[in-house]
Order: sequence, then structure tokens, then C-alpha cells
Amino acid sequence: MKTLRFILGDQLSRSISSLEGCDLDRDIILMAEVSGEATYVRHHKQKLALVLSAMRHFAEELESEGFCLDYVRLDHEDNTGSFSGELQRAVSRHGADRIVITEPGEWRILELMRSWEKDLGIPVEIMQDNRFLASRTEFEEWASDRKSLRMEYFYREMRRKTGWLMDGDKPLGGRWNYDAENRKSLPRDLVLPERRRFEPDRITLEVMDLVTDGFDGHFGELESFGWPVTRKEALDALAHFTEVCLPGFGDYQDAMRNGADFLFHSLISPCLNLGLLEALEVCEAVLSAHDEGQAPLAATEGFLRQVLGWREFVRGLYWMHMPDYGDSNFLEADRPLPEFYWTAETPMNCLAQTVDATRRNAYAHHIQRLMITGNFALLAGINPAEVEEWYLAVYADAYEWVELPNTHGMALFADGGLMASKPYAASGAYINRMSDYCKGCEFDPKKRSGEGACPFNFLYWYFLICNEGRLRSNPRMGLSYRNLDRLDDDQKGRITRQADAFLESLARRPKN
Ligand code: FAD
Ligand code: DLZ
Ligand code: SF4
Repeated sequence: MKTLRFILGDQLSRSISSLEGCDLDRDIILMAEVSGEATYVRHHKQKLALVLSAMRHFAEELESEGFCLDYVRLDHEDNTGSFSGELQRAVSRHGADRIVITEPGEWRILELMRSWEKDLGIPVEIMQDNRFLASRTEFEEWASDRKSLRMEYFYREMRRKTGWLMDGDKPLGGRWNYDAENRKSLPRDLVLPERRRFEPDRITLEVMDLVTDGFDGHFGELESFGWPVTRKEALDALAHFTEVCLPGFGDYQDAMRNGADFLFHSLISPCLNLGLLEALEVCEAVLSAHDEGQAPLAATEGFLRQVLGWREFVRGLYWMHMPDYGDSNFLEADRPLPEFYWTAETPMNCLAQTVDATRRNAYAHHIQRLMITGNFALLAGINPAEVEEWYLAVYADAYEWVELPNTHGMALFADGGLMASKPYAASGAYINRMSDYCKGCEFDPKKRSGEGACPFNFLYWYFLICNEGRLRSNPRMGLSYRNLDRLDDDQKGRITRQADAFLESLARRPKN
């Protein structure tokens, strides 16, 4: 039996299930660069370079281990541009009579995979993706007898299962959650750690040329590319994080600063989501740093919560609710995405900083994604599908399984509360507290309405007014609505008029 083992661009792990039991003498490993994957959303140029370079490096590594590789390059003259087309061609080329593949990270590809057995007339074995700490079945079992799904309870279950940061059946230190300690604003004189940049090698430079030639109209700066593209580089990045940044990770997890793109964040999501790092080893590295006294408990717990908690939770939620998850629009938000999401040209400094960092790095940290670009889209009532497409395109770590729940659920509350118990809506006061963005801004974060008022302020109240019917009964919105009740009709009228005029003035990006 001749088996074709198809590895996708975000399955670059030596432990990937589709390689299990591989016969080095007979089996062929197929990897294919296809234009369809580069354009189904118009990915940031750095994301394209990252995926293609990491694929080429991974293929070389497999070859050096003795695997028989069939690697189709993007510019191959017969390249059909699609996974199905390349698989079909490879089956004929090799006379394969069986296909083995690991389940993908996006529903649209799973649907494709399910059609291949019939289309190609040979068995297609779709293996589980075993790189996660909870299987899809495990998540569904946990979720099955619960009315509402909350990350906190899932995370506690995962802590119990793994025994990480546990003292018997109790959380180490007596608390499950160190969020309260992990919300400090950044002292002005605090020196931020140097971040590692991985200089592009020959393969990456080749791919960068390809991206420049073929995808020049895509968003983002390419020249500054410095992401890890090999397993070795990814491990170096992880070691740098645990040694240098982890101790400060907890304290300043929610902080933002003008010109500071990375703070103490790990920057490992692109590596994790491609498969260059695995969640298990990342958690173990951080736990060892804690055991060796290099990282405080609050920082270690704060980080573990992200990987063992949020990352696994959003994946479980995605697969449990697809294919319909993205269809809801609980807040009936329907405005188009403003042009400044692509240009960074806006006098709102927090947004300009976040979009510009995104353009330069294909990265923004969580609080920028959630409380700046996400919060603005929520308050301004931007159509969820347009926001989701933006997030999927612009970040180096974006794949639908993780992007969609975070955007649709966490940032936009478009799922009506499946992912989060209340909308993450915040006024300029929050941004002013957690950053120094407002100091470089022409708007006043302390002014609710009128000339010079921070748009996040009047939009915040407008959001509460417009969504009163949907949100007032949410127990976690009680305080917000009690505050709204303190405004008289005149004040509400002024806010509404200013918000309407402001939203009307937001320009839309011309379609290209
Ligand atoms: P750190 O802050 O160092 O956190 C460590 C790790 O925890 C991350 O690498 C990531 O693997 C995991 N993590 C943290 N928060 C989350 C979360 N909410 N969901 C899943 N994993 C999490 N993350 C993606 O990987 N891909 C996306 O496409 C993506 N889109 C997002 C869209 C929105 C609107 C929001 C609010 C968040 C999104 N996130 C996404 C989650 C989070 O912002 C990124 O994982 C994080 O910023 C990556 O940077 P880092 O590696 O420096 O993370
Ligand atoms: C993101 C991406 C890009 C840009 N290009 C390719 C590619 O050429 N070949 C490939 O196998 N995978 C690519 N990917 C990753 C896929 O989009 C990803 O595997 C699916 O979205 C499933 O998660
Ligand atoms: Fe952003 Fe408002 Fe602060 Fe300006 S004043 S940076 S718009 S929060």
C-alpha cells in the first residue's frame, strides 16, 4: 500500500499524528504551497513569509531525517493553487492508494478533507490533532452538562487534570487566579527587555522575494521580518521568554505603552500555531522556571492561564459550535470597517499605535487586540464579519480556530455570551489607566462629550444606550447601567448626536 501523508502549513510538528507509523521506504510526504491559502483572506506579508519559510525549513528537516518529500512550490508551473488540486495531482504522480492527514485548524478545510475520499476514490484517514492539552472530545464532555461555558472552570479542570501549580487538590498558593496582581500599569522608568529577532536566512529571503513579487498589495511591512522559522529558533525564542520576560509577564500583562510593541509578552503564538512549539513543552518550560525560583507564582499562573486555559478553551468552543459559530450577530452591528484599520491614519492615538504596530510586526499584544481595536469595533458597531476578516488577515498567529472565538465572542460579543459573560466594553478611562497613549492624543480621555472628548467615551455611553434592550438584564452589566441611569436626557441626547456624527464620518476603505 502506498500512502500519501499530506502535511499542512500549520502542522509543522515532528510529532504530528499524520506522520505516525510512517514507512520511510514507501510513504510519500506531501507539502504544497498553494495560492488559495495565501488569498482566501489577504494575509499580512509577514504571515505569508512566515508560513512559507517555516514550511520549507520543515520539509528540509524531514528530508534530512530520511522521509521522502514531495514539496510543491508556489511558483511551480503546474501548481493548481488549491489543496484539492495538489492532492489530486500527487495521488496520480505517485499512484497512491491511501491518504493520511491530520485534522485542520479551520472548518472550511475539514469540509474539503471530508470530500476527498469520494472525489479521489481512495481511503482518506483524518487523524486527530494531538498537539493540544485537551482533546475535542474531552472539551465536549466537559461542556455537555453545563448551561454556560466559562473559561475559569474549564481551566481549573485542566489544572486538576495536569496537576500543574497544584498542592494536592488545592491550587498552589491557595488561589486559582492571580489576575488582580496581573493588572499593574507600567512605571514610566521601567526598562523593557530586548526582544530577539531572527535574521532571515537564505530560505526566508527567497520567500520574502516571492511575497514581494506575488502579494505586494497585501497589508503590512515585510522588510522588518524577524520571526522564528525553524524549530530551533522557536526553542530559542521560548528560552528567551522564560529567562528574560516571564518574571515581568504577570505584573504588566494588561499594560500598554507608546512605542512599546511587545512589553513582556512571549511572542510565541505564531510558533505555537504553526506547530514549531507545542503547548505541553511551553507550559513545562514555564513551570520549570517557577520551580527553579526564576518566576513568581503570579506570573507563572498568569501565563499558564493563557495557554492551558484560554488557548484550549477557544479551540474547544470553536469546534463545538462550528460551522454556525460565526453566523450570529447578537448586537446587530452593521457598520463597515473604518479605513484606518488598514492605514493607521487616525488622530486616536491608541488606535494609530495599535494598527501601526500590527502593520510593522504582524503582531499586537492581547490588550491592544481586545481593548483597543476590538473595543473600538464593539463600541462603534462594526459588522462582525468585516472585523473577523481583518483579524484573520493581519496577525502572524491567526487561524480561524483561535481567531474567530476571540474576535466574534470575546471582542465583539456577537455570540451573545457563549464565550464571555459580558461585553469587554470600556471607555477612554480604562485606556488612560492602562497606557500612556492618551498623553500623545488630541482627545481628552476625561471628557465625556463635546469638543475634544475622547471618542471611546461618547461611544461607550452610546453603546449602552443602543444596546439597552439586549444588555440591561445581563447581571454583569448592572453597574454600567446604573451609571448610565445617572445621565439625564439632555446628556444622553448630546452623546447620541455626537456619536452618530462621529460614526457617520468614519471613512470606509475602498474595496480592492
Ligand atoms: P502572550 O501574551 O505571551 O500569551 C501566551 C500565549 O497564550 C499566547 O502565545 C497564546 O498561545 C495563548 N493565549 C493568550 N491569550 C489567548 C487567547 N485569548 N486565545 C488563545 N490563546 C491565547 N491568538 C492567536 O493565537 N491567534 C489569533 O488569531 C488571535 N486572535 C485574537 C483576536 C482578538 C480580537 C483577541 C482579543 C485575541 C486574539 N488572540 C489570538 C489571543 C491573544 O491576543 C494572542 O494569543 C496573543 O496576543 C499572542 O501573543 P503572545 O504569544 O505574545 O501571547
Ligand atoms: C496560512 C497558510 C498559507 C498562507 N499558505 C499555505 C500553503 O501554501 N500551504 C499550506 O499547506 N498551508 C498554508 N497555510 C496554512 C493553511 O491555511 C492552514 O493549514 C489551514 O488554514 C488550516 O488551519
Ligand atoms: Fe485613545 Fe481616547 Fe486616549 Fe486618545 S484619548 S488615546 S482616543 S483613549
